[in-house]
Amino acid sequence: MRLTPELTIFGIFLMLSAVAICTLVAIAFAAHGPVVAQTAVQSPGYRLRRVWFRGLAIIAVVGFLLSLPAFPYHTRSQPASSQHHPVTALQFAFVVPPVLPLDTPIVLDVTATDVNHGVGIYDPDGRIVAQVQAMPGYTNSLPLALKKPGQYTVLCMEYCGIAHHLMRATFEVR
Ligand SMILES: [Cu+2]
Repeated sequence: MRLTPELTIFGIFLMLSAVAICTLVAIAFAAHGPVVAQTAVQSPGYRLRRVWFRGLAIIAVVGFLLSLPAFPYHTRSQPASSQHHPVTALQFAFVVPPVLPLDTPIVLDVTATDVNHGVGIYDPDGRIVAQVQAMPGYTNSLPLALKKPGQYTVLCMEYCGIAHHLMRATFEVR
């Protein structure tokens, strides 16, 4: 079996779950003892809760500030020369260009004619490379560069009606 990122994440999840279960079982076994009055544990409990809250708040703020530069939004500016291609979603189909250029910055101008749809774009290996919502009366610009040649698939990512599952289109990248 090939070790995909999904399997790695699943393995980490299983290990962390085992640690959590063992911790809870250990706490359950350690909790055997004489019953203590509420008033005796209330004040240290509140103190512990205060320390815990402040610690979590500090971790959250520091983590937010440290990860801020990695936010992708400032890299989203499109080269002025980007070609624009229209993509329209409707019940229950997509209108997409039959061919898109390989490894070229393009912008998909995505809209819908009836209700909200989702446009999910899958590369020839079946991996999702981009997705955006398609909304009636509004155009979402999706900048991207398609890196692999071959046949891409477009699937609807938002339940839009009785034949939602039939919404599928393909286009060629070369
Ligand atoms: Cu749909």
